[in-house]
Amino acid sequence: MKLNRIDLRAGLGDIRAALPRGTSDTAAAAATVATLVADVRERGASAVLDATEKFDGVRPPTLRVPASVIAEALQSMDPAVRAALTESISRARLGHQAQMPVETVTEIAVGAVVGQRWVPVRRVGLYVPGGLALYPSSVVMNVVPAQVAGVDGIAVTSPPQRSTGWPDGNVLAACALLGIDEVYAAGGAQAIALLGYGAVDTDGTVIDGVDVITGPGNVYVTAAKRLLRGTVAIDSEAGPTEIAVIADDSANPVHVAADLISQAEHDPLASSVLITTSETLAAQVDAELTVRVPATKHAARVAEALSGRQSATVLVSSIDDAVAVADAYAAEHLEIQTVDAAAVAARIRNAGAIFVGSYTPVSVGDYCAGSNHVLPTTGSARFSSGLNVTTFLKSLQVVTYDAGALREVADHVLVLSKAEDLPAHGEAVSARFES
Ligand code: HSO
Ligand code: ZN
Repeated sequence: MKLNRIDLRAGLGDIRAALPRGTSDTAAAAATVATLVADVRERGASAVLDATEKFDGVRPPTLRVPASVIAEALQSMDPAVRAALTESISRARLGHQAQMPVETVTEIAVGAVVGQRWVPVRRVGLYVPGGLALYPSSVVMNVVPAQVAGVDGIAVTSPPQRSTGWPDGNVLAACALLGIDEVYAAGGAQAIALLGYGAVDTDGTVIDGVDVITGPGNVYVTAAKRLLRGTVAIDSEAGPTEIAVIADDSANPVHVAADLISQAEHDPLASSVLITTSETLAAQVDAELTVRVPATKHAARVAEALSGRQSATVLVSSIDDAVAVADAYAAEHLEIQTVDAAAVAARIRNAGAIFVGSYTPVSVGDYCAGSNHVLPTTGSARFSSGLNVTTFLKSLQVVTYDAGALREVADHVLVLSKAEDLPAHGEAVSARFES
């Protein structure tokens, strides 16, 4: 199978216009979602359950998943999956603990100290999708940074399955492994509204609204998160997954093709983009795809994603141009499979996460690298970051001046307060030195 070709070897021109990109219909979903979100705000749990019945085809007796259901899910979890998730959790903990920002205390002048303190938000809501695929790994990726940040109140929500009436068993078991017992059986926009506004559950229990909502979801989830932004903080927007690979002649076409397929497996709308200086490699990758795509389990989905307008091989004349193209594209996942991959990686500004060298496939990052897999898509890596501990932290500046330090800077404050025609600001300083 041949990827679409975009030949930029004669020059990059307007790179962003030349690049393949899926179209997002979040804006179109916004109208439907606005009604639903308003309904949850007004009618609480009944509105969530009505929507759940309509979209998920089940009506759980309570929104909150009973402790016995979570315990039972952990009991019946495949031991190999349990071991793998346990490893994933401990690696993620190591990776995220190292991200904790340090408090700063700076002496600006004698007796004048400014510090920055980091504190966790009080309560967060983490969304775990349950559509085409079920992602216990996303429980790990959302919960671990929140726990490491020190958040006390962590609520997880995931859509109930028709088969059991509750969220997926492995999702529940992953919550149990992480010590999370507040789990709701709700998905889609209604789940986001539930997290944002809170509600009273069918048994009378109060479900408190949260301060931050994170986690990937479909266009309805994303549209609802956009609506709730401001009421709560949200993480970066997660659309269909994307992989870009910068590769040169030294790259192994088997590795490149397998990785392009791996993310295409998520969604027919997923994007796989090869950025290469080598026409030979491009042809070898096409040949590899021809063999591998039909052989993979989700061949239809993969073929649709790889042949879609959003996927392509971009030919460039130099690694410099490859870096420029990757920065303009700002992929959710960017692999570097070139000679001196670390040096190329160091030059990248825009990517959700960079995977360096031939033995760092995106899929190790999806599950067990110690990094996070909730990453910005559709070019938003230009201005936002993947999930990390600071998503769940806020900083506070702490200012302490003594009399001498205030006196020293007093004249400047007075002058500026006059210049802004806010004389009472200056008087708050001079009042301290009267008499
Ligand atoms: N690649 C996805 C995350 C994931 N992959 C979960 C497998 N399971 C978005 O980064
Ligand atoms: Zn993945």
